Amino acid sequence: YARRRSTTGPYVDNLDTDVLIVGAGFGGVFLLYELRKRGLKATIYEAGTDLGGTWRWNRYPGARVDSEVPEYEYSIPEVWRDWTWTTNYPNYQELRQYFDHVDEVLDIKKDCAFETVVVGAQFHEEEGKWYVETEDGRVAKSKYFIIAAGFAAKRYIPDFKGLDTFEGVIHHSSFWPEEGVEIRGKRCAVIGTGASGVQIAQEWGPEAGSLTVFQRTPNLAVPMGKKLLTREEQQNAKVHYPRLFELREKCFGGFLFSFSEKNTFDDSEEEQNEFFQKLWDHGGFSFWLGTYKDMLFDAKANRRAYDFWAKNVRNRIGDPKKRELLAPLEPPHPFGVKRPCLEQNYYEQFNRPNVDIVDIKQNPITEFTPTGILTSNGTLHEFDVIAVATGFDITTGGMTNMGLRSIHGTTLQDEWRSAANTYLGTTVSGYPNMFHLYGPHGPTLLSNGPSSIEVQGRWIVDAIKKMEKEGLKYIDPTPEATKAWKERINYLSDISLFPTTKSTYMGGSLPGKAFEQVNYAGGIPNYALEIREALPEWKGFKTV
Ligand code: N01
Repeated sequence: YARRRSTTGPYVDNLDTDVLIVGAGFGGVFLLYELRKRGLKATIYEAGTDLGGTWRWNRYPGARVDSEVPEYEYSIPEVWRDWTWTTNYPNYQELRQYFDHVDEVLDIKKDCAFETVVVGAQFHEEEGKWYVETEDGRVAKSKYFIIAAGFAAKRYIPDFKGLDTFEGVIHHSSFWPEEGVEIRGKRCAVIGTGASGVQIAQEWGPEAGSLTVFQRTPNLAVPMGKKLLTREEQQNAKVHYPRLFELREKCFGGFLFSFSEKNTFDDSEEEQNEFFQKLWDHGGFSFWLGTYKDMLFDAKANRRAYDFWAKNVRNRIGDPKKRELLAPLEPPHPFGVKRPCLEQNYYEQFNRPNVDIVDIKQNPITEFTPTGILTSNGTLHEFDVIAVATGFDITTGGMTNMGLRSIHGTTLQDEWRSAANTYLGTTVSGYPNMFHLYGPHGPTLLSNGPSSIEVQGRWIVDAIKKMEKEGLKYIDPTPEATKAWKERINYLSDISLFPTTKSTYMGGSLPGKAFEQVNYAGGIPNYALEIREALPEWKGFKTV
């Protein structure tokens, strides 16, 4: 983001508001809308230049959401009533237009300060207010402070030797130039095969002079099932939307499907294949969070899903060497414990003569040179354009890099160095009246964003309203409740296959970062119940 003084929005020297929200993506905008509705005054600070959060930053070639609409939109009737999409999986440009529409309907921007970066915040116990410092040196005050920075607020660029010496064009996926990069006829590379890397590779394969994908771990990607949507079919479906938005909160991942009632081996092999095929043909995350209910818990059951996946994908790759790297017969990890990407024609790219794959598990990148990338077997791969799709300081990074200081004088960055601790995935002990959503210990990465955000957002606003009604100065989760919540997070993860594998769910790729579950793995319906239980009696909170 631009490091300059804010010139837009209600960013005044002595801002004193009820609620200060950080982030103008899905989370922040929803909070502002809900808070206003309940008569509270709220302001959003946003580092970027407009609404849309992740869809403003992630403008890499091919960036497209992998939750389907209308699951992936607000349940707010004024917003959905007059909005239609062109496709069930919109790209980032269309998502930006959606946020323009949201602003037109809800008039959000009048309470947003853009290009405003929070660099420090601490609660003043006596005054009962947060002091929030921004990069340009000003300090604002608010009774409540909410972090809606998302799980991908802090990009991660590995510390590759010689990175700065590369003389071609190089960008991280989450900071791609607005005007794009010319790749026609150029020698291009993508490092990383998460959702970002896969989408870039799909886009570049047909256009680049050559494309080399640097893969450390294969992405066990499943078919997206993208299709065009007509205005008429969407308008006709809208009569069902209220029911549909209720339903998504009753499903494990906040989608419109849940795990089957059956375990894998309740079915014969033939029935399993039939079931898998149905999910596969439907597309999307149903061949993940809609499979047999033991798939993420039982290694043998998981292997059945993996084998089905591998058989289907291997059939699509002509070259035996590439096939073995992209879809090995032996699973690199259990299916679904790393996020499967939704792909359209990812595997077919590798049948093109101009597209290659380099196994950097076997031959890691040793350094960058002015002309390219050197791998440990001594090969120099030369490029004009490189996309670094190596992800983020996932889930916790948005909070630990904001200069947050507890009432005890410690920093969140230090406190969370060995382990993240929250209560209910919405509050942190020692940080009174601070809330967060779509971050650590919520359903976050295991869910559809808007579903999680609305469940958590409504809870936060209800908590604030309750405090106001009861005349409370502040609430602060107790260390005991925090410990019990951590045990709950770990328990839900430990009974599953997630801890078998390093993944974004278990804290991500950042070297030295704690290997631990950072999401609530019990599904949205259970999560909603658990957090709701705490409110009536302020269970687990100290109240002042
Ligand atoms: O990042 P990632 P992402 N040397 O962390 C590799 C969401 N999202 O930006 O797997 C070489 O998933 C790393 O390898 P490995 C989505 O929720 C959504 O793709 O650690 N390689 C991996 O392949 C996702 O979870 C959408 O072995 C290195 C890749 O870089 C989250 O954002 C689109 C490396 C990082 O993958 C992040 O996705 C995009 C190193 N030193 C993102 N370090 C949609 O909605 C890491 N890697 C479609």
